[in-house]
Amino acid sequence: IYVERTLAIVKPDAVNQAEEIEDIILRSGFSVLQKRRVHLTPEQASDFYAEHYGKLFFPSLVAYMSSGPIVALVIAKDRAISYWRELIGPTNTIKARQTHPDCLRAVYGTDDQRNAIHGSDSFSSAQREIRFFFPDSIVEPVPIGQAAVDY
Ligand code: YYY
Ligand code: MG
Repeated sequence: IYVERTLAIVKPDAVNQAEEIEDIILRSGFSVLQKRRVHLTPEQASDFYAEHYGKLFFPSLVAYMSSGPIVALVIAKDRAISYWRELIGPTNTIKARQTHPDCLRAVYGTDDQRNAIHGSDSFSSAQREIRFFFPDSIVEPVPIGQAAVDY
């Protein structure tokens, strides 16, 4: 069994509920390994979302993500990446409210762009995104027996 890590972000529209969301993270069986509150510049937000550069929604996404502070968390659990994506739910908050009313984006999101929460979508994204916010962190999964030392 390996402890997998992923990056969670409480986005600007939900940052006032960050503590409540962290409680849900912990009650869902994740450990919170690192946490940072940060206000991204537009340039940093563009860099984080570089994969979406050129899309119609990119400029407003960058404006939203740099509009106020966010909380970035490295969270860990067996199969953390897919489990966290499942908990946050579909990208579009409005659609999420119809199809997955209990998911975090349905509960905390604002509209079809301001969806309250981020989760890495793959192992390689998780590595990149954890390093983006926590350049010194160890991002490889580690056997549980060694985890206590690494934490
Ligand atoms: O990974 P996830 O956040 O669920 O969705 P992505 O397709 O990677 O898009 C990243 C981010 O961009 C999304 O959380 C909201 C915003 N966005 C948007 O404003 N409009 C879209 N049509 C798609 C995504
Ligand atoms: Mg994505």
